[in-house]
Amino acid sequence: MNPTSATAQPAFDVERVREDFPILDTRVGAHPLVYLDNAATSQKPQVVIDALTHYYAARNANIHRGVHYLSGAATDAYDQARVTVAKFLGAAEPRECLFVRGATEAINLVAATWGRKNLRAGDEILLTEMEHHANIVPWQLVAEATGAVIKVIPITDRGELILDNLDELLTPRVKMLAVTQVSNALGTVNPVAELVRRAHAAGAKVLVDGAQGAPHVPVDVCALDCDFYAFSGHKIFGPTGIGILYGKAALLETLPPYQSGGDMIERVTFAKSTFRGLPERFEAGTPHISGAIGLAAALQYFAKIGPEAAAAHERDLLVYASEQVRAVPGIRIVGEAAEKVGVLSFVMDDVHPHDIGTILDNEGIAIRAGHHCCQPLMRRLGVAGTARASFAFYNTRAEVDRLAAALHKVKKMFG
Ligand code: 7TS
Repeated sequence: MNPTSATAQPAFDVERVREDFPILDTRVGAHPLVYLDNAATSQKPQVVIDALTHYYAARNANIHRGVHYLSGAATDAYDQARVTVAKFLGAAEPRECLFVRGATEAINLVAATWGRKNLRAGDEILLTEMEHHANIVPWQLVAEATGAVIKVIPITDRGELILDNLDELLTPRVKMLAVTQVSNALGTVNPVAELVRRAHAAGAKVLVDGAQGAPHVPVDVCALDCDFYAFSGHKIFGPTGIGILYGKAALLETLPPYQSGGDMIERVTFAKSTFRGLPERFEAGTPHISGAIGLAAALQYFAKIGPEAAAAHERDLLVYASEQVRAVPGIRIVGEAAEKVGVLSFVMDDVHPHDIGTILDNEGIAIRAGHHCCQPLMRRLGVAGTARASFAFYNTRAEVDRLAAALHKVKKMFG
């Protein structure tokens, strides 16, 4: 999608949808909140808040351990949440979906288990120049431990992957391609299906970082054929502290435990322990039971909204916002990929992104400023950081108008 011309607003009852999110009624001083920091974390609909409250009010117990009624009810709800996640991802089986703390823990789990088991000195891990630190640093640590080497797919000035030389990069030494589905800093949607196909042809495994993809781009892990897929609950209208690592069952079954302790064992003696199968082997200790239940409520809510309808509305906002923001003198949009989700990063001549963020906050507008945990990307693009507005389906054109008006004000203040 090329955000160059505004289209007619698609039929999507955003005012109705906003009623589902109590926090959107917040006032910041004299101003109604305009929440445009959705890439950092999204807001929660009442059904998710209710699911958490109901769990603690009526179901709270530890799972898999009790013989009593509440433990059974909590276990059922937790297991059912995994079924909901599997359906959302298009996974072949629920046991391929592991509850973790978020995308960060999911990637660390793969790096620490798959990486330490499979990587040898001289092996290569292929990343891209637009990765979040969460999809760089865990690979660096495992590279240091194993002698593997990190290689990087470069990007254009517009923020798109350069794939012309991919076959040269995909040498037989490459054992893992770890790539983000959507850039959190630029909004670029990467051609992950093509990347999976080409990496597999070269004999490499593929991890897709879906932290920004899952909330904005339809996902089907079977069709995608990726080996691992990671996402965070809190960016997809669910609670913080819960996320998913999807892995193909046949692959997960070959991996050693990540953490160890209760619930993940078959038999323990002081001499030796044996471990359970999927998914328990990777869920040591008491898990985030309410988080899993809240995440399932969020995914069910999102399915009702319709990911396609949500994406179409966000695309309209992006096109509209790109025009409005580009019209502010001295502003340059950073990241102009043909395929983008609703992330608008920009810099303004002679104004630090943090100053933009602070002035917008005085107007009740929440954006993010900084390197967005993508320091190598910022270095590549020659900026210290950007100001970033990121949209969700509950944002409106009227909110974009307020963003644009506030940016004109910033411009005036800084002359
Ligand atoms: N990968 C990507 C692409 C992300 O955008 C983020 C978080 C993560 C991984 C890590 O997710 P976590 O839930 O485990 O923290 N991105 C952002 C952001 O853009 N602003 O704040 C967090």
